Amino acid sequence: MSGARAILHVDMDAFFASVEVREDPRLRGLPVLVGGAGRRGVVAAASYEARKFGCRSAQPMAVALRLCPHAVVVAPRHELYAEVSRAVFAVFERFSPLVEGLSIDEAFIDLAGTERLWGPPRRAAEALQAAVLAETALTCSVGIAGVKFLAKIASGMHKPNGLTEIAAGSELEFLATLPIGELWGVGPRTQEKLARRGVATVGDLRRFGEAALVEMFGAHGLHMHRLSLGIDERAVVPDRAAKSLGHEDTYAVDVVGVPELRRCLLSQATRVADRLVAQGLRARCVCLKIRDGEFVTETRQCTLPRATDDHREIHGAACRLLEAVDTDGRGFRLTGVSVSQFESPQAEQQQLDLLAPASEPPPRSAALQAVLSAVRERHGHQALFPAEAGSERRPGTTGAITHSRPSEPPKRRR
Ligand code: TTP
Ligand code: MG
Ligand code: MG
Repeated sequence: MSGARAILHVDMDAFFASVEVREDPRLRGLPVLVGGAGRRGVVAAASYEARKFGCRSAQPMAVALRLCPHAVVVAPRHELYAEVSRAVFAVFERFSPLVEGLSIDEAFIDLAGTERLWGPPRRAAEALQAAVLAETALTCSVGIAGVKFLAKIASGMHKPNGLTEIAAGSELEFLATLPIGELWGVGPRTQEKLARRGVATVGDLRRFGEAALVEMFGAHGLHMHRLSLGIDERAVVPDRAAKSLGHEDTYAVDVVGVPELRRCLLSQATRVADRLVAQGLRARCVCLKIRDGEFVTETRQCTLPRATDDHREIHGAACRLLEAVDTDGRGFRLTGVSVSQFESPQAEQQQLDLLAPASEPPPRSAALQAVLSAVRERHGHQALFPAEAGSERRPGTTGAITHSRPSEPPKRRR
């Protein structure tokens, strides 16, 4: 895969259950269920021994115990799992600075530039599995591919303790027989609609064609068609990126529908623009983060033709990124907008001066953004907020506001 991008997706095996087995070696080799033991308890994690009986995450405990009556039930210890997760992520971060946590037990790792240190991707992946095992006594499964979505599919193919590489050049062959539901962002509704048109596999999707997909699903259709060709430009966005700033909101009630989502993004784009102005920065890269009620988190990013600190441009970019998300039938608990690739306006102005010696005054929109930001800075955020943002979703009324880079990997549903 030399020359191509190499992305790892790493996911711990039966994470909560494996931690419990590590803590109590008497459980080794036994079917273990972590979860609430009460009548309404749910299985959080099932050891691979328990899975042979059909037990799995999110199953009612009563059902799991019917399938496997001799299973050992262990009450969850979330603080312990969070601590182990931090140890696992510390190992990941030794392999590359580009680590993007997806949940408590999984991450993407972009191996760009690490070849001299770790060798080719497969060797790096083996070293990573060995380091995780040596330092945490736990196994993980790794997928290797040139793009994110293929790496994620690959990591799940040979669990537990699996290592699966989708080599450059074999993507189309691999995708041909894959059910479309395995593609990220292809939900049950989309599957149903496509099934009615005879599309079941990713190969079918490719043959169905870009035009037909765009006609049926708009920008999301285009996105799916690109995935069917193995194309996925999504970058690995590191959790601790020093050079980005953003805002995200978690909503008490899931947000449904594009108009409402766009209003949420406007509030976030505005706050991001204010901070850019406050710091005298403009950014070229805009990133959308969105998490649905099932805790599936997606990020999309794009690069603008020129750096900006204008909330309308940032909002516009975020809305275009939103078009590539399957919003059909999904409620969203979190949205966030962040920006990166900063330029200082002075540097940009100097570049413009070089290009056009008779320099023009700064565009009106830049001056306007500076004034709006200054007013909000003095009088608080509600003072001058774009009317389209809608009062019910103004910042401060939507739940906790957090910065976009959590210092810990995001947690899965418990
Ligand atoms: P997963 O990685 O989805 O599952 P897993 O690690 O248990 O098993 P696998 O080997 O298939 O990866 O989730 C990680 C942890 O998140 C899991 O151990 C427990 C928790 N979790 C829940 O609490 N509820 C859920 O519904 C799921 C899917 C996971
Ligand atoms: Mg796992
Ligand atoms: Mg996982």
